[in-house]
Amino acid sequence: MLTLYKMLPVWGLPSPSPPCMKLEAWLRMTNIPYEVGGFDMTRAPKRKVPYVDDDGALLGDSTFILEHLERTRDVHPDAHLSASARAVATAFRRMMKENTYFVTVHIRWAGDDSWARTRLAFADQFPSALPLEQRLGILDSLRPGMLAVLDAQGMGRHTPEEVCQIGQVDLTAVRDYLGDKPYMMGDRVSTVDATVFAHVDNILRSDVESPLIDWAREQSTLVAYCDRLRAAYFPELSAAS
Ligand SMILES: N[C@@H](CCC(=O)N[C@@H](CS)C(=O)NCC(=O)O)C(=O)O
Repeated sequence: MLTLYKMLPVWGLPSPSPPCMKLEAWLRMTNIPYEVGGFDMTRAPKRKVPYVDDDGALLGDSTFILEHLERTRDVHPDAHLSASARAVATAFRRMMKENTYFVTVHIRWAGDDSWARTRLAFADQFPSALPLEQRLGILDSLRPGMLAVLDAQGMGRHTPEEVCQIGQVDLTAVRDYLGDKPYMMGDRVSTVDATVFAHVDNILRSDVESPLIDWAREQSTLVAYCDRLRAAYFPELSAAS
């Protein structure tokens, strides 16, 4: 059995971690059975979530994990794509994980008002046996590290307005490429949809104040796309939202 270790649901999301949500959406898209376990960063091979335990083998990094599963489960959700369609899908996947992701981290962790909401929401990621104040203390101790990551990556050197502008450009590219197609690459779902859904829904559903979130919620193409994927792959959350 495959065990997925991920950040747990919050804000109506299967996970507030886009790479965790991407991997879980992909597992459901490819009908690979799995169970969810409570994560322990000291066991995570890349010291990040998601990671999986595949019959005793611990594997890290969502992209490496899904490549491993493609090989070992013989599932090929992108087999129908032409080389040029794969190139476009790869570019969108990289944009989401290497750029849009840091916009999401910034709008949750950088501003004090956003942080006040994020820390309360994320407190449930830790064992409930710990008192709330202790869980919030752990999160507060992680914040300087996250701000240092944002600074080193570069997103942290921009003003909040510039970060929103960057996020808007990424989401506009997704919106305009989707157009009236049901999925990024046409009529059939593929891996890039797991990625785009995870990253865009994480922006739409973050319960923090941000002009980017307000703008994204007005983009009916993006909202309908996420609703469609949510209904298909996370019906338990679709019914709840
Ligand atoms: N490239 C990795 C990224 C995973 C990642 O950034 N995970 C974050 C949560 S969203 C994490 O575990 N951060 C903890 C840390 O960096 O210490 C993947 O796709 O799995």
